[in-house]
Amino acid sequence: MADRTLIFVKPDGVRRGLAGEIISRFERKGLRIAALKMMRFTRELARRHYEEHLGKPFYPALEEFVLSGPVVAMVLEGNDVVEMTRMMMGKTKHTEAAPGTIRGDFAYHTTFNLIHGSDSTERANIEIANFFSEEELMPVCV
Ligand code: D4T
Repeated sequence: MADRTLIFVKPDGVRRGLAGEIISRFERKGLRIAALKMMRFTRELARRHYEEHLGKPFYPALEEFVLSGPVVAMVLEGNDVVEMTRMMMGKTKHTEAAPGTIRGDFAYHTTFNLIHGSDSTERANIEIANFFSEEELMPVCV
C-alpha cells in the first residue's frame, strides 16, 4: 500500500479561499486524494489532535483558532508522501517558510499558517483514524 498522510486546510485557509490552490498543488505534484471532506473541529478533537501542545502558552489561541471555522481535511497517498507534503508546506513559522512552499507563499502568522500535515507515518495513521472512518477512504481507481 502507498504511504498515506493526513492534511487539513486550517480555518484561515478556507476563509481566504486557498483550499483549491492547496489541493491543486498536491494533485499537480502527483499525489492521490484518498479521502476529502469539509468539517468542523470539536473541542475534543482539537485536544486529541494537538495533545503534544496542551499546556503550552500558545495552545488556548490555537484551540480557538481551529474551532473558529470549517477545515478541509484529506488523506493523500503517494511515495514518501509525509516528507513530500511537509516539504511543500514549508516551515511552521511564517518567517522561516521558504518562498515556493504553501506557507512561504501565503502564511503571515505562526498560528494562522494555513495547513496541517502529519509529521511521520506513525502519526499519520493515528491522525487519519481521528478524522476519517474506513468507509470514507476511497480505494485506488484503475
Ligand atoms: P501543524 O501541526 O499545524 O502541521 O504544524 P507543525 O507540525 O508545522 O508545527 P507544530 O506541531 O510545532 O505546531 C502545531 C501548531 O501550533 C501552532 N503554533 C506553533 C503556534 O501557534 N505558535 C507556536 O509558537 C508554535 C510552535 C502552529 C501549528
